[in-house]
Amino acid sequence: MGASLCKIAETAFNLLPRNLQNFARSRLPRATIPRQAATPSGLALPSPVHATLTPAELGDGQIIVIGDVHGCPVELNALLDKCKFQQGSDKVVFVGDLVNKGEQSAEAVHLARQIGGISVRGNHDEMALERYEMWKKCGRLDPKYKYLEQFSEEDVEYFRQMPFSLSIPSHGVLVVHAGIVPGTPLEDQLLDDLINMRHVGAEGGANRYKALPKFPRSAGQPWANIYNGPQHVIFGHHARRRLQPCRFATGIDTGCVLGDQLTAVVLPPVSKLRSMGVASPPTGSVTMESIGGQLVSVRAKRCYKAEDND
Ligand SMILES: [Mn+2]
Repeated sequence: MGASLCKIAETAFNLLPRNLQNFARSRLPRATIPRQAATPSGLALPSPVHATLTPAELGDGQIIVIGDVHGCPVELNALLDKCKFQQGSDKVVFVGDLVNKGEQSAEAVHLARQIGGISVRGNHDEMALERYEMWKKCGRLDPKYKYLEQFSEEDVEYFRQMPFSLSIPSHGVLVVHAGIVPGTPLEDQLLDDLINMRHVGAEGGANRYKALPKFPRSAGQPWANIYNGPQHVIFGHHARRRLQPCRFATGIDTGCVLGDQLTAVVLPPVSKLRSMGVASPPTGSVTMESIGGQLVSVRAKRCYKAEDND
């Protein structure tokens, strides 16, 4: 009886509009909140929602974590060269937003897949997937998403399976697109926040925070300024602030598509960590210096899109 009541409550909850669900999630005690049953735009969840790059999958190459590509494969190629990317031994991880804004979204995705890159999901990847599913259902394709015609079934599946976060335990690193609410465990973060948030505000008690909506833009502060670890979070999304070299988080959306730079964090192979005298997994809160992370950037060939805020 209890179980079926729970099921009914959960079904009813999932029928609420998404913004109401998110509002309720931010107000209700955690234990009473149903698990998120779909992505923020109502699509099927990837499996897993939160992925892990295990030491076995990692091998012993460097890890190259790359900022928001937004349809700029030329700069992506230049950045890989500058990082001395070795296919087969190095692992490439993207902070998401491979597509939109730039002119070569499909080419960027093809390159990302060809080099064996893993991407966490960005808000623009989620939007692209939503448009794709709508196109297949209703037959209409928004002209801004015409590049989806160049997607193969494998490209689409790559998008469907983009996780909302990627942990790299060997280096004590967590990769997400937009951010995490400090003090909230990963499993309890709203998926919508992981791909959209920028600022947090205080919520009641000491060290309790919540993600603030995009508008009105004003209150709160960038989440990374108050985040304390333990994992070092590498993220993108906030191009307006460009590089955010915070103590326990590094924001690497340096506005390539806006004509500025494409940036990577290059993490050393596990063997190098050990030779540096760093435990793997690291102990305590992780800084860029403590794991030997290096920033590498290339300049955009030109400005593809005027400055904006999404
Ligand atoms: Mn974004």
